[in-house]
Amino acid sequence: MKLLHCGDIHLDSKMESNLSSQKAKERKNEILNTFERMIEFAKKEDVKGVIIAGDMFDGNRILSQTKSRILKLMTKYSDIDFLYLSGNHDISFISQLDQLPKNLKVFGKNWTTFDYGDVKITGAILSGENSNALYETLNLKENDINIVVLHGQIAKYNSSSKGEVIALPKLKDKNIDYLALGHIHYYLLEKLDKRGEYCYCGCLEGRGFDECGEKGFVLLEIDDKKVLSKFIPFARRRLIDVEFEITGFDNWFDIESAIIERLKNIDRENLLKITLTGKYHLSLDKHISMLEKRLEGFYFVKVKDESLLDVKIEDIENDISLRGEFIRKVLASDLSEKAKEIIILSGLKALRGEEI
Ligand SMILES: [Mn+2]
Repeated sequence: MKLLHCGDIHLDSKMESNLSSQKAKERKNEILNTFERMIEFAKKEDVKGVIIAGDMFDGNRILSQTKSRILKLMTKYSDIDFLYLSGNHDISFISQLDQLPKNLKVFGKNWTTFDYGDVKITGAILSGENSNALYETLNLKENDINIVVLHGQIAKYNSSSKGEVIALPKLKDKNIDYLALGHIHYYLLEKLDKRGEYCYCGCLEGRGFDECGEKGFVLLEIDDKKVLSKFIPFARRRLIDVEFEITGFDNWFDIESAIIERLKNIDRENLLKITLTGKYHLSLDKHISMLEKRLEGFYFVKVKDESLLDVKIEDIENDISLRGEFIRKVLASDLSEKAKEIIILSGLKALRGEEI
């Protein structure tokens, strides 16, 4: 039997932190498309149930067209069960439905188990009040294959009864084979105890540059009393953060060429953030907007300049010009390094009679 473990889809998320409103709208739609594509994949793989480990929606903001597309999908794939756990962000979806599709199975605040022969899928919504009681009331049979679904942050110690915190030690030696988790937005698989593993599937599509890298879901294959899991990268686009050190370069053209060389194997469909680091000399003229222009072929590009001007008082000790005096004054001030840099660069432009 096959199952699919996904979570943190955040449908109808605003997506506006980096993107224009047009692209934000496009990405929002792409998340929904990817979710639909994932269900088609599940169908092809003959998956029996799709576990949604929380945060399917992004808060209580659910567009009616999203709701109807999801319901349509569930109706269309009526032989796939949707095992739905609410996360901290999407409490109200179920309450907004007049009638639940037959194949939509909902976990409640106490343990709910869905039965697939030898395979039992058990889950509950964690909250501050119930978490301690939940650990105590989890009784899984040794001879079953037990999958447990929770949404929250794992703690490797026996934490207090804080909601959303999953005290891993309290789930050890409970006959869990696979702990399907939601909440952390990257894929993570580790051993739980002698018998089982715990896994965060991560989100389905990255939304901001704090969600870089491969995103997707986990496919579970249950065979011979064993749960085999495999991460399937599935996102429409990836967010990629490239750090580039400009130390040692003395002209901007070489920097651009080196950056373009670094990016040659990255698909243009992706979203890119380039962070410039390192130190540079006064003689280097930076042209950030020129670089951004050259990278326009990517779906989205943002250049963040964290490089620092490398000029010390000693270097200009003998410069008795107005320029030297100006730089010495700025360097001796107690401004931040970045502020000093901006003031020096602007000041030098002004002294040369250029536009600032
Ligand atoms: Mn989430």
